Amino acid sequence: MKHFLSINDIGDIKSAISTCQAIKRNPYLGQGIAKGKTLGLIFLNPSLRTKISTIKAAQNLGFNVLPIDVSDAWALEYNEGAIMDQDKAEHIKEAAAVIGRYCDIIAIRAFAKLKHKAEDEKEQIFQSFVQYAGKPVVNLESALRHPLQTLADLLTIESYREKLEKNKKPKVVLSWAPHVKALPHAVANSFVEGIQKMDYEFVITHPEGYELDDSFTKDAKVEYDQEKAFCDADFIYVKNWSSVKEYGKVINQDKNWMIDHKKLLHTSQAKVMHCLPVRRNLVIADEVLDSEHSIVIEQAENRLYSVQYVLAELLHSNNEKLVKNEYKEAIYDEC
Ligand code: AN0
Ligand code: CP
Repeated sequence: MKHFLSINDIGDIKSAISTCQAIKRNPYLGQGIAKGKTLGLIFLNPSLRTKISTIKAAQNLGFNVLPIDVSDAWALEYNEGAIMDQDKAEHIKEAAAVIGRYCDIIAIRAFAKLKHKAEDEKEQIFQSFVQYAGKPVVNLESALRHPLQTLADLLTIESYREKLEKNKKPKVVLSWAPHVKALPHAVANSFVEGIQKMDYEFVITHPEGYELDDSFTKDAKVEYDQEKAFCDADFIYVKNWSSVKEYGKVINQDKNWMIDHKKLLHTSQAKVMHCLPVRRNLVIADEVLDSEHSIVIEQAENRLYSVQYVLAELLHSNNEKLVKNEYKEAIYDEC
C-alpha cells in the first residue's frame, strides 16, 4: 500500500479486518516499529474521533506526531502556472515537498466544500501531496471518501456478525436521516464502497432526490420505503448526506426519517450504527442511542484499530528494509 486514500488501497479486506482484530486484542502489537518516524497531521475541519484515534494509534507504534496548522502558515496557491501576484504567498508544490521532507507519513482531513461538485471531486490537497510530498498520504476524510471510518465500520459489523444465526448473510441497510445542515457524501460513499467488498445483503434507503453518485452505488439496491428496507435488517447504518443531484443542497428535512424505536420493530433486532457526531432526536432518537440496539461507541473505539493497521501497513510497505521483520513478527504472525 503506497497511500491510503480509499478502501480500495487495501488489497485483501478480510485479511485487513483480521489484522485489525489482532490489534484490538493487543494494541501494543508492533509497538516501537515507528520509532524515529514522524506522522504529520493536517486538519482543515473539526474532528474528535479521527484526530484522537490517529494520535493514539501513532503513539502505540512509536511515531512522533506533528500537528501541522496550515491556517498558521502562508496562504497556498494550488493552480498550476498561476502568476502569484495576489494574496497567495506559497505554492502547494513547495509546501507539500517541504512537509514531505519533515514527515514520513502525512495524514489529511479536507471535507467537501459542497459548492461545486467538479471542484470537490478534484480533491486538490490530497492529489497535491501525493504528487509533490514524496511520502505516503492518509485520507482522514476527503470530499469523496472516509476510508478509515469504513474499515472500522466493517470491523464492527464482522465482530457482531458472529452473534447472528449461523450461516446467515447479514442484512445491512444504509439509511439517510434528516439533518439541519448540508453534510458531505464521504462517509456514505465510502461505506457503500466497503460493503460491496463483503458478502452481505445490502440496501440503501433515502427519500427521492438523495441518490448517491452512481459511481459509488453501482448496482446496489435502493428502496425508497424506509420501513420496507428495514424489514429483517441486522445492521442499520444511519447517516445524513446532502443532495448529489442538486449538489450540496438540503432538499428534504422530513423528520419521519429519524431512527426511533418503532422503526426497529420489524428488523432482526438490528444493531444501529453511526459514524458520530450524531445529533440526538434529529437523526437518531435517545431511546435508540441509549438502548442495546446502539453500537456507536464500539464502532468509534474500532477507529483506533483501523488507523493503527493502516499506519503500520504504510510503514511496512514504504520502509521495507527498516521494519519488515519486526512488523511481520509483531503483526502478521499474530493473526
Ligand atoms: C461530517 C460528515 O458528515 O462528513 C463528519 C463525519 C465523520 N459530519 C458533520 O459535519 C456533522
Ligand atoms: N467519525 C468521525 O470521523 O468523527 P470525527 O469527525 O470526530 O473525527
